[in-house]
Amino acid sequence: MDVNEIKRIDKTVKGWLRESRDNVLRKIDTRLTVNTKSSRTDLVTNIDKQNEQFIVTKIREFDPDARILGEEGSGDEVDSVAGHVWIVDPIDGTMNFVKQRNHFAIMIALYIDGAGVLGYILDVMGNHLLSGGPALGVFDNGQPLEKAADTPLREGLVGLSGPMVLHDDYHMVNIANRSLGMRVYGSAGIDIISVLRGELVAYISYLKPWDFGAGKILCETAGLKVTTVDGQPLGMLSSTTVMLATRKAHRDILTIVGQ
Ligand code: 2AM
Ligand code: CA
Ligand code: CA
Ligand code: CA
Repeated sequence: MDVNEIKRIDKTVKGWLRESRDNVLRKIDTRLTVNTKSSRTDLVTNIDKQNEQFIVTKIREFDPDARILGEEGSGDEVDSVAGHVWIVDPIDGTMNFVKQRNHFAIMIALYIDGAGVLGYILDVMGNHLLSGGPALGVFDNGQPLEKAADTPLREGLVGLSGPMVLHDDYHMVNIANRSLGMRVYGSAGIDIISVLRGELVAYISYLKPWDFGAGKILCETAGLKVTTVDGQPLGMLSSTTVMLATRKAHRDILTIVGQ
């Protein structure tokens, strides 16, 4: 796909994100309808569903032959990466959204035949958009992102999933101890923005495709490493452990995980 076509898509998606954000902000002080999914900590609200329907409708108008992988069920059953696949997480960090009305993100990604083309993570309350892909580079609110320094684990903060630390999966306690400190933000999108900006040297969690689809494109474009926690390539269609990290922190963490 030529770069002008990618720029045209980029402009369009940014418009959807602006509208989505306005829709969320307009309803932020209304009473939410909150339902549980797999467990009492796995929530979905009416805003998650409305936001997904809004974005899916826009994608269907714009790219009618594409398939859409969305968290809350407005998309399609996607069982192969062929062709245009859009990945949508309408509210990432739903627990934060419900309890804090803050620290949540909207994420959209476009893959073509399995290759990442464009990724978007919007920190809604911070009004902070990380966007881009291999053809355009990575932008932080429209300005070229300053690449994060290649900081090792012992000299940086690490973002971890709360459940992975509580169960000490993959030596997470050891990983936290070898860093300068751990942070548990409760939104993959907010954590991945922090890795992109060099505020965290790594983020590790157990995630689904809509949690990491955009982040993988942005991080790889920015020269960061994105693999499973034990260093394998990510499958795009299944739940998996995910590590997004500087090259040095990635190597440091793989050594600990392998011990
Ligand atoms: P979500 O809010 O879109 O569900 C912390 O909860 C992070 O892990 C969030 O980014 C959240 O995304 C994601 N996550 C993935 N699976 C989850 C689950 N089963 N329960 C809660 N959060 C989950
Ligand atoms: Ca969810
Ligand atoms: Ca999510
Ligand atoms: Ca979500």
